[in-house]
Amino acid sequence: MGTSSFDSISFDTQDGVARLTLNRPDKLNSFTEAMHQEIRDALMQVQTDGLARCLLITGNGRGFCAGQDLADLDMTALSDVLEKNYNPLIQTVTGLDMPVVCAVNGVAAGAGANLALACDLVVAARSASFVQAFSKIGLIPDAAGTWTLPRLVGLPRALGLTLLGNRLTAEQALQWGMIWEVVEDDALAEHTLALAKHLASQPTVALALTKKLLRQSYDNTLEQQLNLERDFQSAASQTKDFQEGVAAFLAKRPPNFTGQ
Ligand code: LHQ
Repeated sequence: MGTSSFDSISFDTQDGVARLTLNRPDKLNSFTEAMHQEIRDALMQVQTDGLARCLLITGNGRGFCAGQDLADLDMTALSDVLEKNYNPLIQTVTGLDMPVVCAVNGVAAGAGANLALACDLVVAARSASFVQAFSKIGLIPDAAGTWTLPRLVGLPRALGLTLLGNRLTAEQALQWGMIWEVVEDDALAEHTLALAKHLASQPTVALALTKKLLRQSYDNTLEQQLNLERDFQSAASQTKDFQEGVAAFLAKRPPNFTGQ
């Protein structure tokens, strides 16, 4: 078990699950420079301490994340803010060598919505919502929204969401295939922790290779993708978890995967 002390987030790792909770509830967990630094530190721990086999991201209070804190922004240097904070954040989350679950506990707006959508399994509370708020303040969608949304919901819906900036309910997001599931508000924390613990007990290398393959598929031809599957299957077959999975199957017992 690992715990660390932060101000704008809380972070601990237990039973293979690294839990990162955005924790500025009064401001709907909007991102400040200090919060970005803490998230970077926490994600560095996830990548290096060898304790985590699944990352769970959520928010404290009635919101998940309202995007950039508009009161904590150098309005003349937005490209620096993206370069330093948001672009690496999205790259780290999508490239992380383990599944990332996002428990969207309330409104997810701007870069907060797009952080959620960059995660591998997005579970929303029934009262949660998604808002591409950028156009309301004269900005374009960032944090990979223009990449992620058309892939998740297609161009017509991506255009509608971003040009209008309306709130999309969790239920509608589910119907559109934008997220994995919706659960009742009071069940979200327990449900997503159980999901994350389950994922943390699975063959981590194979799961990490699988998410890479699926994300990579958008840029590949069929031939390239088949070649990548061949190479990644070869890598997966060299893990202890592959040996364990086959041995457990043949012995008709549950597997005990270690992530090795
Ligand atoms: C906030 C915020 C907020 C500060 C609520 N900031 N205080 C990054 C940087 C570089 C380049 C540019 O792009 C980006 C990425 C971005 O994310 S840009 C988009 C930034 N986000 C927004 O524009 C969303 C702004 N927020 C809203 O539209 C609403 O608050 C939503 C729809 C999220 C929720 O509405 P309500 O449920 O009605 O809550 P509220 O508006 O009453 O907010 C509660 C409090 O949180 C309130 O503070 P107060 O002191 O009055 O209680 C808000 O001012 C504060 N808050 N979002 N982004």
